[in-house]
Amino acid sequence: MSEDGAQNRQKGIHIIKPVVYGNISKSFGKKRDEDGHTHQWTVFVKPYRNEDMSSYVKKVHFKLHDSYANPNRIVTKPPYEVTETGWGEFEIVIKIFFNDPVERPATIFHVLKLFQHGQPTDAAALLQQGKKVVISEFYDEIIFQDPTQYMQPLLTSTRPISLGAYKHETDFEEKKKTTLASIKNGRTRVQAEIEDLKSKLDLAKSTISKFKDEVNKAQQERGIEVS
Ligand code: SLL
Repeated sequence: MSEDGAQNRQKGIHIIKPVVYGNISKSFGKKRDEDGHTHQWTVFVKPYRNEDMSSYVKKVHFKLHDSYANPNRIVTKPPYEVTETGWGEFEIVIKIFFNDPVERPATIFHVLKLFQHGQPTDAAALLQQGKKVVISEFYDEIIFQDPTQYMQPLLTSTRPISLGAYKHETDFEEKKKTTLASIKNGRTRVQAEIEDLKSKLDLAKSTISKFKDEVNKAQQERGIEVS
């Protein structure tokens, strides 16, 4: 919020704010007679750590499907979430505005998930299915590059939002471990494939040069014969 136009940006500083966004949904177990709705759901964006985002977040816009009355929902204080009922899945645009107008809003696209597609793979998913609850949430990071003198303290002096334990449905630490392991695994497999192809290529090359040698030899011999 600077008047001088220089915006007092703190060069070389960057502050990362990890967030979790997504939705939780619960089936009614039937189609509601009056409107055909089958689920109640909540779409949300919340801090990954226990902190009150309102020190630096001004408001969050949730843009719902046009089939909803007033699809543009504006939430000005935590929890940043919208609860609705419906029957279908669609993409929700989540736009986070910051207290510093110099800071451009952050946009997140989330596909609302109501149905458990395929078979649940782990115990938690099985349990969710038993309760007719579906959760689709993701980790992301908002990065503030060279924040202004006004914004920096708002970003760094956040207070906890809840006194008790703060955790998410998804065990993101565990997810990080399994994701890293599968990346490593993929790398190893690709590396092995490359080695295999390389040795095949070497073999093909040496075969080619062997045949070339033989062709040359045969031609020379014939040349001698002919003359
Ligand atoms: C679909 N492309 O066909 C999606 C659109 C829209 C879902 C889903 C609205 C309910 C209401 C609602 O659930 N819309 O306001 O009556 O699956």
